[in-house]
Amino acid sequence: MMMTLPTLYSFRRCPYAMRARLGLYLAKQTVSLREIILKHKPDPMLQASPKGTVPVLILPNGEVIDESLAIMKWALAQHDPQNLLVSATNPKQEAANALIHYNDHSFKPWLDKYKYADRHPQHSQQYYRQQGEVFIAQLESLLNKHSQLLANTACIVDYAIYPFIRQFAHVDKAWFEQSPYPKVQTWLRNHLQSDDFIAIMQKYPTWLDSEQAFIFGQLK
Ligand SMILES: N[C@@H](CCC(=O)N[C@@H](CS)C(=O)NCC(=O)O)C(=O)O
Repeated sequence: MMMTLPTLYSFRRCPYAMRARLGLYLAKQTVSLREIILKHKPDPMLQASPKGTVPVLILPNGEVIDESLAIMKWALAQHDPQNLLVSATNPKQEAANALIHYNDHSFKPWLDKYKYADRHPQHSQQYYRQQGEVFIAQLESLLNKHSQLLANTACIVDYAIYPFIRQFAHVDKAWFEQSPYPKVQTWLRNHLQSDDFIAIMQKYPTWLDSEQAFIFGQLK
């Protein structure tokens, strides 16, 4: 019997889309991936989610999930072989939510200004970087206690956050490599060198050009 797969609209370099692909991959969920470009969003994606951001996941029953964290949580609720979800009964749940919330609502806006400092001439690039460093320093102090953000094993928080720290590191790699955050450097490097990350960063032709979707996911 042919199974209808969920459809994922994705953009390879978007940290939110990376987060969603990581969630789906680690949950061993298979999806039909449509790679897009942000300047030319496909109509079926905009019909499903008029706000026009990636990632967008459309389930076979028509349900649309258009927030990256919600996609991760949906995927891991289907299957969570590495126990990555932080459950409501886990005393670390509050810390987990707070970190992701800070990442998305405070760190990310500073990261965008740091990355595109020329578009924000009110302050210097260094100023924007320093605002971002508040979060990096917080991660460094957590990683001084354990090798991952909340424990010695990774959880949803690590996967939800590292694509954004990667983007921060890539703005000025030479600066990041000599910055006073050795634990963050090691944590990030290990994730970026992992098989998971390599798998979710595979390149696909865009769906608009090829009208071709690709099966994305790992075998159960
Ligand atoms: N809160 C959303 C944010 C997603 C988001 O902002 N994605 C960016 C790409 S990294 C986007 O699609 N921007 C729309 C655009 O640039 O046109 C989520 O978590 O999924």
